[in-house]
Amino acid sequence: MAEKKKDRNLSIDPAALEVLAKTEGGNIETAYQRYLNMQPQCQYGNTGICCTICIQGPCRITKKASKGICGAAPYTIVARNLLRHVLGGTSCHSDHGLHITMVMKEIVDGHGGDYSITDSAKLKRVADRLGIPIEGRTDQEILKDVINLAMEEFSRLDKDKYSVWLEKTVVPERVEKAMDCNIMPNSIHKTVTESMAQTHMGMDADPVNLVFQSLKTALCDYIGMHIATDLSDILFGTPTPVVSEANMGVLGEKTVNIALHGHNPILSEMVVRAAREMQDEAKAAGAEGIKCMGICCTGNEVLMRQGVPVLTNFLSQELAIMTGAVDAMVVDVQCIMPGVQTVAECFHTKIITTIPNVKIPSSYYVDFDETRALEKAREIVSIAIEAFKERDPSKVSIPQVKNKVVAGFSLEALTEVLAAVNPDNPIKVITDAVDSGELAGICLFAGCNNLKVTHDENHTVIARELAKNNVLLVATGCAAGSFAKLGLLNSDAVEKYAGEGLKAFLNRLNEANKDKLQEKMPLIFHMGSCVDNTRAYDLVTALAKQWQMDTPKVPFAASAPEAMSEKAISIGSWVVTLGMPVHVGVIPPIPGSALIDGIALQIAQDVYGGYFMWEEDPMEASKKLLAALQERVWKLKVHRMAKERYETEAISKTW
Ligand code: BF8
Ligand code: SF4
Repeated sequence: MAEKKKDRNLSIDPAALEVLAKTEGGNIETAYQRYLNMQPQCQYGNTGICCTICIQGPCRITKKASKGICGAAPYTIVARNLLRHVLGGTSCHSDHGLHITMVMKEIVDGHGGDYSITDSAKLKRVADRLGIPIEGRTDQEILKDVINLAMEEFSRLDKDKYSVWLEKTVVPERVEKAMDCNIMPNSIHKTVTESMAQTHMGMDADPVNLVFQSLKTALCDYIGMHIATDLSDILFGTPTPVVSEANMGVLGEKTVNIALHGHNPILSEMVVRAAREMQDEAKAAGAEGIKCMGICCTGNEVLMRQGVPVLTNFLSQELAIMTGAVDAMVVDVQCIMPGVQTVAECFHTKIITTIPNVKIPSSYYVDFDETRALEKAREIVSIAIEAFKERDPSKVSIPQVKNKVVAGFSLEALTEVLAAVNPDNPIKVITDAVDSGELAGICLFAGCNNLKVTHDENHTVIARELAKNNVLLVATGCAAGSFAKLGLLNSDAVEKYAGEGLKAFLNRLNEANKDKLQEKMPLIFHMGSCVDNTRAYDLVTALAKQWQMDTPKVPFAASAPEAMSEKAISIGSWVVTLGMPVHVGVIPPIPGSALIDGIALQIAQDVYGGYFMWEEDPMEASKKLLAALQERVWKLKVHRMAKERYETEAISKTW
């Protein structure tokens, strides 16, 4: 198995391959090499049947030892590990959402410093949706109520009071379902505490109970993410269509190059602002100016709102430094490989960590104090300018690979594009196209890169296959990063890869928007970072309302073709709970228990309508996703016909 992996291509990204080829035989170690060094990987861990919950362990399930030392059965071990993974993802997204909440609390208290409300219309939309009065009130008054409610979403302890953010953003049938299954969360922190306790040694051994708690925790992930997206829009603006570029060719030979890496726009927005103001300082240092560029989801955030180009996605973060042209890599939270520091030490690049719970030994640490945000951002940009002076031109080698990107499709922006076709009912433009057979459904591409599969290959192969079969595509996270780099987020890709139905649909949007937008529609609509998967789910909710059905009938699927992080597991779990089929291209540590595997792949569908599909082969995955969409389109048709023929309401709760 290890040999087979060594023979496999490492990436399909030409820029990544160019950097890797130049360093082959050299002594700079990256994740690509470390992955090979790690082979063979432990199959107990790989399938979920290794328990390290207490220090009598590790306990591995083998032929000789069919239970852990405490008597835990494989299903308990797998389910408990699953819940711990979901907890990791939920905590990360919620911590991100909480960080933004607390910055906005400062605005409410009159100490916002460099932060203020940018998008008053979004504030009103969010407040209205949450049931907070907006008529005759100032933004400051409305914000106070929104932030108080956001804080309650984290801290509510009363067992009879439930998450408002969840209740108000999904269809009522989903809330009923969550209540029926006893997985409707009171609040994020309460649920996280319950779940950590539940997974301690000698606590819950019931696999089904543990799985339900995983889903309840995953719903907290949804709440934390939705808060993060809503508040980011209020603070920095709701994204609108934007044109930019992606891949390592965006690095300037003569500019100070700042890579913004991580997830939270609180830091990166300020660095972009400071860099725009400090062009003269860079020129005084001999540069032509300053260029900011993004990696991972911080990259998606600043692309969506500021048009900042994409440098690369998760797996190639170290390779970006190996171009010798990155002066500073500024990181905030999540998905930052500690390996970036080791690589940076071979160059002049400064790694700048900024958040108290994300530090890397030997890196620069600038404590990003939000009360002095712009001042701190200027300090960061100054470090980059100083580093530029140390750049060694003999070590610079920038792959000349970049592609045009059309991004910025928040649900609001997408709705506006649709409104040019049908101003009275924009979402009907999509439902009509599905009903008529022009579109075969909608698919969200989300998630990461993972060295267990070839970098970017699963994303690209599945997206092209689905586009050929007339599926409307939306993307977030490193899936969107992959499409951006490889030229799938522009209209040339429509010509190359879209089937006739999808082409006709996108052309109709182009025609209706030709006076408004400078660029034609891309093949795939970039909806933002991973927290913005809630934008994609808001689209599901809008479609369900239009079809007057619960979500399990909506012909919408999600795919995480190269899933890697705990966050991907928590997102996948709430997407399933909220009624969607979810393909995962790297099998998570679940098949060690046939029971838990069966729940994920099959029983989940009976309870929630959503279910997982594990499939590593991208062509097979495409077939499974298309079949899942086809089944839903067919059911939708049958139910609609029944409704018309018998003049009854559609049976919205069955699927
Ligand atoms: O939150 S897609 S590798 S960067 S976890 Fe990380 Fe995965 Fe990328 Fe964004 Ni999401
Ligand atoms: Fe082993 Fe049980 Fe401890 Fe897990 S909790 S390590 S199965 S003894």
